[in-house]
Amino acid sequence: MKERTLVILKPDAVNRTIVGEIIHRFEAKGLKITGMKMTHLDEDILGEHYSHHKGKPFYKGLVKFMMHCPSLLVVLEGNHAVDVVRKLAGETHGAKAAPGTIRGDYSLSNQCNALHASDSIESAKIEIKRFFRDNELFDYSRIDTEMIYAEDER
Ligand code: FUP
Repeated sequence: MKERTLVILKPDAVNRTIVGEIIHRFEAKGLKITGMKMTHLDEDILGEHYSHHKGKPFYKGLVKFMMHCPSLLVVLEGNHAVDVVRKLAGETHGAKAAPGTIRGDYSLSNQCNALHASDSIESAKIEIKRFFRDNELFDYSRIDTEMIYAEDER
């Protein structure tokens, strides 16, 4: 039940100084930050990360945009974390995402849509390994755990 998921706060989120507000939403939901770092992503790692989009018309522009400035990489942990974070993120295109979601509240674009979030437990595992070494991920308990989960959910 406990899962980890990868979030990339993309160059638009960094430039628009909304990373704090976005991270606050994850913390307020009850998710635990188990890893976080700022990285200027390069063409190699982006080629790996977006390999399933290679050759599509938007691919080159997307990679260029992702290299505009550093991104913030975040690993979040919690029950059903993958699905929960995708729901908090909202639909991919910012203009179509529902109000109340992160993309719905902070973006209008398909490319500049504030964040990337892993889309399955399997891809989360691959993506976390892609961006984090084992010693960059931390095991600890949030002091409010007993107020976030019932006894049999912890
Ligand atoms: P998501 O899983 O929600 O991040 O969305 P996708 O894997 O479909 O898209 C990956 C990235 O490509 C997102 F930043 C959106 C961007 N994209 C475009 O810029 N144009 C498109 O036509 C489709 C996707």
